[in-house]
Amino acid sequence: MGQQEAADTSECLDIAIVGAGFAGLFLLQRLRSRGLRVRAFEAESDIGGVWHAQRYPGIRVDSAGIVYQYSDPSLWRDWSYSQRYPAGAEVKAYFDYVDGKYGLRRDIEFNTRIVAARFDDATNRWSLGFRDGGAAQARFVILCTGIASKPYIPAIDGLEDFAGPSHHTARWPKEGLGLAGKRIGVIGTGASGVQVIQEAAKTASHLTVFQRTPNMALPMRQEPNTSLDGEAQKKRAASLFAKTRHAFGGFEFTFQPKATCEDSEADRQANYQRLWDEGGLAWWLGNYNDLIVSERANRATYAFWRDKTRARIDNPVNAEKLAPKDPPHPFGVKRPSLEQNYFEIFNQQNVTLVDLNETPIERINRSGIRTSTTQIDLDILVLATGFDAISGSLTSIDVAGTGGKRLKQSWASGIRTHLGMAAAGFPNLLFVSGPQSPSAFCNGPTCAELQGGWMAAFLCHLKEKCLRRFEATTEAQEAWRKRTLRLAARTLLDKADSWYMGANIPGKTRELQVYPAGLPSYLAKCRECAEQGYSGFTLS
Ligand code: NA7
Repeated sequence: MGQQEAADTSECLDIAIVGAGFAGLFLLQRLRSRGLRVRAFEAESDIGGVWHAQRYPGIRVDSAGIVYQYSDPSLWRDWSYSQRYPAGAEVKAYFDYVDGKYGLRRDIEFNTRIVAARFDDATNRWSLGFRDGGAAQARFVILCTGIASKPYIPAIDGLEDFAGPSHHTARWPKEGLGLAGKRIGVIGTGASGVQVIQEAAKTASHLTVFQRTPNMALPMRQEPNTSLDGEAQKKRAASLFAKTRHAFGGFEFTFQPKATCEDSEADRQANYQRLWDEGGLAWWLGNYNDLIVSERANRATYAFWRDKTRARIDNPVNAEKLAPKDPPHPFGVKRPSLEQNYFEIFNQQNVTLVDLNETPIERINRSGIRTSTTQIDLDILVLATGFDAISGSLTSIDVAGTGGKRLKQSWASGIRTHLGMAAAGFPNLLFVSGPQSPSAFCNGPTCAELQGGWMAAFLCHLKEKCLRRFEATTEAQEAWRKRTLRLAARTLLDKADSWYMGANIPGKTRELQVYPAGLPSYLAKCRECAEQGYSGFTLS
């Protein structure tokens, strides 16, 4: 069905899903199979979410492929990624594979960006407005817009004056952009920055990295998945997926059931070394359970990371900038990226590190970047400057609830949700990976399935009971907000200006956007809500 036909339809859907990434596709399949009339609307031209929209050089997932897929055995039995941490193109191919099994594309309107959503109190229905005109009606709406769909470009003087190609990593040209032999500047050293920097360093005539905060990046320990590994992994797969449901971050590992001080110094070093050798995010969310709670424990972890990292960097000045003696913030309160040779590239002749704290950017001009001390001429400028993450994906849609109340406005003075999935004043609206849910602390597909599964059960319950409206109560969302902030206060998370805290976006309220007590704690609360007949919601 084309967009125009959709625009013309006066039929009301049971459920409209916005976004066709892991969460949107899971819900589409699940709800469709329950006999509900459901369609998904996707701004991009194909399925895959960020894996379709983002295509910068070096793009790769920081979750191991074995858990970066759906847990449905009929899917994983016949699928293997070629590497332990698959590249973006391979994740995109995975979506094609899933569609091949389930035929999801036929129920998706592509190139349909939802810019507005209006709730009609009289009919208990939502009307979704498309950017290019047209609308759709639905009883219930689920926003599956991901945590990183609204790119952030800082207001740097003269940005528009640069004569060469200049791209945010999330808006990389479809036709590609050759980096070989070019003078490249990358602003930003988050996950996207680290990946694009590693790629650019291979062939750039010169690469200049503009760093504001060092990335406490962890060794990826990439390896090929030979067919044998693939088979061996499959034998483990069922129990692995079960394990992810009980893990803090929805991964194949979880925080250890002991605090840092419970081990002797020798055992602690051996434990760190084991995690280090294993590679991946286990060093972070599979470490001692007081890592993001205790300053002392955190400092010990940092010291191990710092010493290992500095040993890889030849120039002591660069070593101090990339892995300072004293941490700029506690380890792991900003997302550590996975790296393959990130620190070694600063030993290359064609790579320069600019510390923006010492020599800030004065302005961008036609030929490159003028810092406080020098002019750096560039052919290509890469803005790896991140996203208005988590809530930004939701508030970028003009969502109007009861009495015309706007979601953006109602969150302006602090986020209020029930279970990070719904908000008072916005009946019949749910969001996956929303603020105050595990979102950014959770492996994407795991949370997509678990939150999605909960939502599907909720919507089926409403259908069975012939209920046409639900709404989170103000009391429930105040309680959830309090709980999230109280749990956050026990951690070190507010000690960095991270996107977890909304602190990367000028003017955004600085408060934790992620439920900080981990997936099992969150799921227990969701279960409790359902068992109590969906407490915290009014149903009618
Ligand atoms: P991130 O992790 O938000 O990284 C953005 C980077 O851009 C980070 O290093 C910022 O420095 C830097 N930045 C932002 N604004 C500026 C200005 N004005 N000047 C210099 N540097 C700046 O985004 P990513 O795309 O890398 O990762 C996004 C996540 O989304 C990824 O981890 C996945 O989980 C999904 P800062 O650290 O703020 O000093």
